[in-house]
Amino acid sequence: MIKIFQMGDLHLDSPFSGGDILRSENGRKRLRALFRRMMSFVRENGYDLVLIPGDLYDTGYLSEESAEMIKDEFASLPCHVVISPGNHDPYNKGSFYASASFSENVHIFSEEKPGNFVFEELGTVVYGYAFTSSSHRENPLEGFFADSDKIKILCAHSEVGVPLSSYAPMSYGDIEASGFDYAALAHIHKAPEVYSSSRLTAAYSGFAEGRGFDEIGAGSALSVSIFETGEKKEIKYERLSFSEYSFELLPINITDLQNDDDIATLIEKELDTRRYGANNSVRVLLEGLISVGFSPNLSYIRNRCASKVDYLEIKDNTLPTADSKALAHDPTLRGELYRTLEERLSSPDMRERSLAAMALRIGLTALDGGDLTVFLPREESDMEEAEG
Ligand SMILES: [Mn+2]
Repeated sequence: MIKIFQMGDLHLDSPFSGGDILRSENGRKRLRALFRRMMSFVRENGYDLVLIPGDLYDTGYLSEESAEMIKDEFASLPCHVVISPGNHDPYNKGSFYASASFSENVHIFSEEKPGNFVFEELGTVVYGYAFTSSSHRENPLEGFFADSDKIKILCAHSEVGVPLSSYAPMSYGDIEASGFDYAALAHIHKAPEVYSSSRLTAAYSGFAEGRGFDEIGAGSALSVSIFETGEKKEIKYERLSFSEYSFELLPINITDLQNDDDIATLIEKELDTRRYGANNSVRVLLEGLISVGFSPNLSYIRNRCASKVDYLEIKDNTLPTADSKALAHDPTLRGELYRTLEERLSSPDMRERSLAAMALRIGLTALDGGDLTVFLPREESDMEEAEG
């Protein structure tokens, strides 16, 4: 039996740009702490192999602190480490992988074509390849067959299942046809279901810890055990989480609420119920039908609730159609405006719906001689979306 720890898409030293400097620095500290927790876990739980299928760090520039930490942690492991550089941490001249001196247990793929590392004592061969720039347009497994009687593992950064992908396109069928028993994958942050057939198991570890609102909830790594009984290999895997911080979406229905304070109170209550606090960034999504005459003051509401969590964002996805019956039959210009927008107000396209809602609010406020400055753009999200 061999025991593998698989981790990918850590994106150490991510810029966390857009936020203030302190929050960005905290984000990078969190990722370093996460990496150290994972390595402690490996040391304490008898693993034979650590597989890192890419995007261990985020950009070509790696801080001295992170570089030293990575080397020291790897050197402290009682097992081998195999790295397949991805699109964020490609192997090329001057890269950390090419220039740093690692302990002898660290093995890094350096070419776009498949290579391998043989571990006799584990009866295992690990195959892989490297991104050498931010893309890899060829299918690295084209015409490749892993010819060995040992356990054959592929450690790869790839967007599997997307034929025209710029990120080492291949299919699960290709991996299977190349003769692998297990494929340790990274690149797709929202881990798809584990692929499993009679011959192959292939799994993405998923993002290690959320870095933005496109990485919701707990991050993950994988613990994989491969048992060999004669010709047959049995593969067991377990998803583990080492993240202590998370990004969360919180939809809140404010139908029937008529003022900002009631909304803030409801948000505070929901944050408490879910125990969101200093280790959470939360995006509240206000939903429901509210009166056309009422437009929630997002910055006021945010200011009232923000101290409850590390970072709070509020989006208004409500529709101003609580009083739509009256409007639909209104013979004046107000009714005409409503009827013109009616179809778009119930469009399945969220963007079209909210634009129509905004048009209605602005139009009705203008017709009523109201203050239009309340519609000036308020703060937008300052969290950058992370990419694969
Ligand atoms: Mn990637």
